[in-house]
Amino acid sequence: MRILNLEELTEELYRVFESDHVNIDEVKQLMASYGGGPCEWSKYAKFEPGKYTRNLVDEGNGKFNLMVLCWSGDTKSSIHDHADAHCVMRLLSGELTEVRYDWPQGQKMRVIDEKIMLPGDVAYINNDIGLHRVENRFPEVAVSLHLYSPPFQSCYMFDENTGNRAVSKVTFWSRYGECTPVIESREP
Ligand code: 2CO
Ligand code: FE2
Repeated sequence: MRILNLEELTEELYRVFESDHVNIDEVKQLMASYGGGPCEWSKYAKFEPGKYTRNLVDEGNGKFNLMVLCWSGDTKSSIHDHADAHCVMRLLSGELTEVRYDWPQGQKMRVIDEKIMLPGDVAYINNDIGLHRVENRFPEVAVSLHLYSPPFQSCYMFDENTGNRAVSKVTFWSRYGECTPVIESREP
């Protein structure tokens, strides 16, 4: 199955999420099947120098959030968890590196895995697997499509050296292709 537009992807996701029990493998397959190009997702591709932005595509009837993340050159997320949610991530453009960490055990946090993601690659993580940080190590931009279920409004970010955590609010730079008011904090 090949899905060429976000509307079709969203419809298929609604179908999977109709059931009370989510088949996460089916979700991963759908995310992998999406083959839309930039003309398809560019309305969500809003970049901001020095940071990455979250751009909401669909609120999934309260069951999931689908969003496009836009990574300016040389940017990275904090080390963070995913608040008891499934996180499925699909690379659309550019190259990203996913660095996985163990939950903090004391001082310096331990890297348990590191993977380069190329366009088309899908990654999956949840809190049982561990924590991660996503990095764009290149000067060129990267774009990724993320699905979180259930949707969450905050997660924890972790200090690599101490393992100390702090709450991080999940905010959107844009929703449905429209920039959100500056008043709503846009810090990722
Ligand atoms: N979870 C991060 C965020 O929404 C992006 S890394 O991929 O899950 O900011
Ligand atoms: Fe993440």
